[in-house]
Amino acid sequence: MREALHAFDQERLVEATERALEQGYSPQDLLEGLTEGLREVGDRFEKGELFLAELVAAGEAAKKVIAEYLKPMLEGGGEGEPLGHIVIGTVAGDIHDIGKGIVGMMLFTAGFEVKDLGVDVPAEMFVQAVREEKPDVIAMSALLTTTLPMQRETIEALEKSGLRNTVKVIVGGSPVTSEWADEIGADGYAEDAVGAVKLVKEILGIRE
Ligand code: B12
Repeated sequence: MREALHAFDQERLVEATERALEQGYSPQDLLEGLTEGLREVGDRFEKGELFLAELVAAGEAAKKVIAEYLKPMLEGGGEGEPLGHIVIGTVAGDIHDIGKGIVGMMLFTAGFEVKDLGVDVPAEMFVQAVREEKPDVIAMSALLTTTLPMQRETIEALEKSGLRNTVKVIVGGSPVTSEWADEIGADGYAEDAVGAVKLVKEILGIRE
């Protein structure tokens, strides 16, 4: 799967996914593998080794496999009451959604109900979702240094609306650090999707 991602080869990625599933790998295993592969592809793009079109092709291939193979297998997996309710979204001005999608799916598989607000989500939309859905946690993704401040603005908007103490806020995305999370008054930060599940369980006091 990793090789197929590096070759931006959608057909090969689909074949590799089918083979891995036949061999008994779980969708979670494959999500972790895809995350790692995408990160490597991202690093190569940053070093100038790849063109934007190649990056987009790798991203699209990963999204297809997630949407058509992994997501359907993960859906319906949760039994009984959800462990908690999460609202997730990518902040205003930012359309990166692959990592956010993986975080949402991992949380869902871990037993949480997840409402995905999509990308380019303004602060007011997060506030409205908190008012209407009463989630336990909101999770904000930002991939651009220029959109990082939107995480702060969203927290400020929650404070202004008087809802901040009704919900935990977690932040993530490649430019986010735990120092940034502290500075803007978030309740937590995780580096990746596996960490996000651990973090949410920790801040909600759910024992493994
Ligand atoms: C794929 C990609 C794109 C794709 C996005 C496709 C899509 N549907 O998402 C496309 C080609 C559209 C794109 C566009 C742009 N991109 Co871009 N993109 C990337 C790239 C290479 C990989 C991102 C990715 O999907 N990684 C794989 C996923 C799995 O990782 P992830 O997103 O980091 O998510 C993981 C963790 O961060 C974490 N996480 C993520 N969200 C959250 C949330 C919470 C709450 C938690 C706890 C954890 C968490 O868990 C995830 C899973 O493990 C990055 C490089 C990089 N290093 O990030 C550049 C990058 C982010 N892009 C960049 C830029 C500049 C842009 C553009 C402005 C380019 C342009 N000139 O048009 C536009 C921006 C458009 C916009 N307004 O948003 C820059 C940002 C630079 C900066 N410092 O701000 C980067 C860093 C590349 C670079 N070095 O130049 N991009």
